[in-house]
Amino acid sequence: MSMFEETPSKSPFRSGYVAIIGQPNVGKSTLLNTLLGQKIAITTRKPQTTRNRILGVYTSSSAQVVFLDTPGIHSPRDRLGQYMVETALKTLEEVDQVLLVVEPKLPDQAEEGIIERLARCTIPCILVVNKTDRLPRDKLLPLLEAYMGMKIFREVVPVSALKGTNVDRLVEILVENMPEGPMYYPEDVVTDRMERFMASELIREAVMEQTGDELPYSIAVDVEEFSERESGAVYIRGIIYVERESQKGIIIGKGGRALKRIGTKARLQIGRMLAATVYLDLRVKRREGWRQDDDSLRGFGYT
Ligand SMILES: Nc1nc2c(ncn2[C@@H]2O[C@H](COP(=O)(O)OP(=O)(O)OP(=O)(O)O)[C@@H](O)[C@H]2O)c(=O)[nH]1
Ligand SMILES: [Mg+2]
Repeated sequence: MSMFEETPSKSPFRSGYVAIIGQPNVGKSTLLNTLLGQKIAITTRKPQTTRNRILGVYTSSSAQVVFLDTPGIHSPRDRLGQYMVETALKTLEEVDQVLLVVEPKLPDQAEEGIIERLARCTIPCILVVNKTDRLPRDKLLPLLEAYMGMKIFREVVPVSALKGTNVDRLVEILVENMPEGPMYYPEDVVTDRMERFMASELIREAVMEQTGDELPYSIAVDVEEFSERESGAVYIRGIIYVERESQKGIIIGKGGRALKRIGTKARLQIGRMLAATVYLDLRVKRREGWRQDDDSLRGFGYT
């Protein structure tokens, strides 16, 4: 018998699923990226950036936490919005813990609706007060106390997802509250999303960043071709769909300059993700009313 066989004092491996939910633009996807130390979800300063559930895996020697980033909960105005909100709410049924992410202020009416919903379900819920880098210090403690006073949240954790402040503490708390469990994913897996999906998201992020406030919601991106060349370079053909002819003009810009900027930004981001040289061919097409059309929604992966 080897002397290394027994290690009775070793603490058990813990694991579980955690939903990240909240209103649009509170910093859920930024938090996911910071938790993982890697960009897997796109983030912009515009609300309703995330449209699908994004899975991200955090693995240490003693625990694995599977995070599910979700679209912001809002009052939907079209089929796409309905799909997004359903996606967020359904995620609550499949997890061991919930992170409700909020701006560093008291809840508004819509947020109170989300909190009431959480109060009714039995899953442990942790409140994350994000963007604390924007809050004067003396305002923080009363805010945390107000949220604790609701007696709904197991913990109230202030963080700055952008700066990374206190995010380690948040992971500690999550792991402490996890049940004993297996490794759900191999330790080197960070997401279940394919590179093709990530490429289409990085293109959408570049479009959202380069265009004005109304346009982002009319855009969908489809990667028609994603192929590796013998040289190791990757060729990607992406189609940016818009709803109206005028929007096509905005995206392409004078002499194609706007589209060129979008392409450069997206190509650099995708290249970084793949660690490869990327040839990106972007085209813009019009598909009227796609946000209300089930076939189109399915085609773009919003099902
Ligand atoms: N100052 C500050 N800004 C932040 C912080 N976290 C996120 N942001 C910014 O808030 C904006 C929204 O961030 P996202 O991560 O896209 O927000 P989200 O909750 O995923 O948004 P949706 O996907 O639209 O629901 C971006 O401009 C972020 O840079 C933070 O801790 N501090
Ligand atoms: Mg998001």
